[in-house]
Amino acid sequence: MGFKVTSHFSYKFRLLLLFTLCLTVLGWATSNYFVDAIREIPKAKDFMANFNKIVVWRKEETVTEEASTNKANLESCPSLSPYLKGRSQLIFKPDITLEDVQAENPSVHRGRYHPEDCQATQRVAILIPHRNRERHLLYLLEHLHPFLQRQQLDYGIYVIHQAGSKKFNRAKLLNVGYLEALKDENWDCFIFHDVDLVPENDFNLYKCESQPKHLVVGRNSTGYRLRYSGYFGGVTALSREQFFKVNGFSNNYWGWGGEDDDLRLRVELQRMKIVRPLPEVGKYTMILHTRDRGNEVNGDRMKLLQQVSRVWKTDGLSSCSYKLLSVDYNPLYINLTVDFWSDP
Ligand code: UD2
Ligand code: MN
Repeated sequence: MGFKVTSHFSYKFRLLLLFTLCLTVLGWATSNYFVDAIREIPKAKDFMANFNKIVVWRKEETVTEEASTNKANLESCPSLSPYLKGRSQLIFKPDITLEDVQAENPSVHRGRYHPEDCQATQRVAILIPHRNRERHLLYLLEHLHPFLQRQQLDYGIYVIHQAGSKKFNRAKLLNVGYLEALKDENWDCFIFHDVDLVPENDFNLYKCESQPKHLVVGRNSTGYRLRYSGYFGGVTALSREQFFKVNGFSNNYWGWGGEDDDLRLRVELQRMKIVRPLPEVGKYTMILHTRDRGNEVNGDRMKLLQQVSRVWKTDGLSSCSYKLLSVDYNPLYINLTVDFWSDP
């Protein structure tokens, strides 16, 4: 009998011990979770506060409640679209018109498209700096629209046009594109895109990754080889947060060169790592051209590149001043015409 009592007691005691142990573990785990959550909130709050300062919505949300719930009910698009074709030979028809391209892309409205049958995984804004390259723009639009649709993206194409004939500033135009596009939509991903580079392989996904992405591994004119190991020009993809984190591009590169290396240094200063697609995938055709008038080589670029770590915080999105002359929602792209008055 005495033995039984002891054993019964020890059984209850063990059960109690186990219960207390469970409670302690549970308590410890949740307290940790809450501490982390509390630590995270001020960071997120700070980010959004800063972010909201630059985001002023351009127009009321036009999607009706019904349409947006329909969209929300759709299943996510697959991570790899079933419509991809791989590499294709690009043909540039000399007599093509904007109306032809429009007729070939009936689902594009006001420069935007989203898949009907699934919910795209990212909303992507393509930003194209432009002046006096209408023919290149036409060829790019002709190829890019079907390419992006095959990738099942929710996307918008922005052409940021520099008015006047002062020195061209590619980087500053792209900053303007980022700031202005965010007034239309809270884009997840930004593709900074030269007007004369056409992607050959639709496995080259116009999406953002956890690190900034350089999409031009090679182009026809350089034997499809990477020009140099840190090369970050032509076409790049940075998420909204990644671009915000580096304070965008510098505004101080007038004329040709340097601004792409400057962005790479900003990315590296934030301890981010540039990723690239495989060489077979990152292939582009660059439409042949000579150096444009108003985009002469920038002799100051080496000097500017030496001061990036000192000035990146104050030179970039946070200090980008410009005069927005017009916003036109064309059928195939949104055109922003911009003037800069701080030309040296
Ligand atoms: C390289 C880079 C480019 C940029 C530039 C230096 C590649 C493939 N591209 O381009 O990303 O870093 O060097 O600034 O390496 N543009 C106009 N009108 C003009 C001048 C320029 O629209 O009058 C735009 C257009 O989008 C063009 C881009 O700026 O594609 C770059 O200019 P570029 O094509 O003359 O320079 P490129 O080919 O050496
Ligand atoms: Mn070019």
